[in-house]
Amino acid sequence: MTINTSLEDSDLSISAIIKKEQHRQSTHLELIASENFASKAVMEAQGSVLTNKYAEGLPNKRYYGGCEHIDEIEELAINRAKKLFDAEWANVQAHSGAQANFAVFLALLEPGDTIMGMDLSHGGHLTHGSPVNVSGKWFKVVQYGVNKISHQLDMEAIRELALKHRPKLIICGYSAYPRQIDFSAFRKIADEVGAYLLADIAHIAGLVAAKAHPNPVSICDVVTSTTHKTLRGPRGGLILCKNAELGKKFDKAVFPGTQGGPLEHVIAAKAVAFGEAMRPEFVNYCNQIICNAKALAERIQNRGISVISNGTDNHIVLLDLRSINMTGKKADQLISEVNITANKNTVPFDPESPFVTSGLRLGTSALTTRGFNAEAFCEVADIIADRLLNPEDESIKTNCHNKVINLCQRFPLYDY
Ligand code: DSN
Repeated sequence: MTINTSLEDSDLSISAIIKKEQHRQSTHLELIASENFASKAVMEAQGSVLTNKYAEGLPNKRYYGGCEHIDEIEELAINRAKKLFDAEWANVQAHSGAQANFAVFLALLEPGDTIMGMDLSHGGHLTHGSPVNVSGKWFKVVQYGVNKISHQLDMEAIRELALKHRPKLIICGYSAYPRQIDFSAFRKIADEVGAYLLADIAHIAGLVAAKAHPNPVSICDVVTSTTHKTLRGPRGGLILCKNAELGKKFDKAVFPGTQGGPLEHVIAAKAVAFGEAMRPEFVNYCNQIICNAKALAERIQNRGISVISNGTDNHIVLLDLRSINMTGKKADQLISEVNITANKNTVPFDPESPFVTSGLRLGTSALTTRGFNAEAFCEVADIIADRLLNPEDESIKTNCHNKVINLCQRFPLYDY
């Protein structure tokens, strides 16, 4: 074996498992709302020789030599991110969305400060103050939720909570919230109580980049994101803001504050994804994501399964399975058996535990990448409804599986 030996010749075990995963991805319907299929160009950059390079620091301010090409790459990534999101400043080194949020906390807060974020069980994120996360351990957390009837944000209730607890940081942006966010309304509240405002747009970043969703960068103090969900890049994090002085604090909080060497192969892949997101095809793609989600939600509802907030404005459709007397855990298992991948999810005011749940979260970004249109998503909705409404019927199960395979063949993934 030498460093020139191919993976297949060098490690058959890993190579064979990768092939199995490749097969799984192409023969299943991927509906996990936080997943997508990155382009071959993105994956090629990520699998490049850049993986070999240490580059602690920032472009032209590194602690190691030999960074001249790395600097070009990171500068391109930063400039593209700034252009794409209309930001004054960008940090592309955060390894993940959680790391990006952690760096923002380090830059803006002291342990013991009060933060305010959406309750995880209402659609928030682990890093927005959950007791099991550092955000919930180091800060006093005030959690807001959605309205009990509309399942949408109730800005007056959020304002009252903010006035009562006067948090130093308010977080908006969610993991299981299917509606648009009124960032300006959050800004007004943050200004009223003197809080920083953070928008975590991990889920909707692609939609924001494509202008299919409002852009919070000019409204919030800081915006964090991942790069691999609707944005369709490599797995990674991103921090954006409109104030370059504040931006320098975030740079320091990422390195040396919370991370060591940046993953420059991932940063190159981020740059490729940002470049892709600037093209008109990406705008069409994001508009199609939303159109597909609306079609999916409507068809599922027509089949008698309720949808949280009665519809969607983005890529997420959250099924409320209490309407058919089923748990999320059971639904997840039933659709898995016919090659559909999604995740059980709590719904607002869920009577079930997070391991059981009453919801199933569906997202349309990955299948839209495969070319699924609204018509195809109606077929997907029918397969899911057939399976969930007839859990004991073996012939319907077989029929659902056959339909999934047929869809996968009609909309192939990568051309290998
Ligand atoms: N775990 C991701 C999601 O599925 O939404 C967010 O980090």
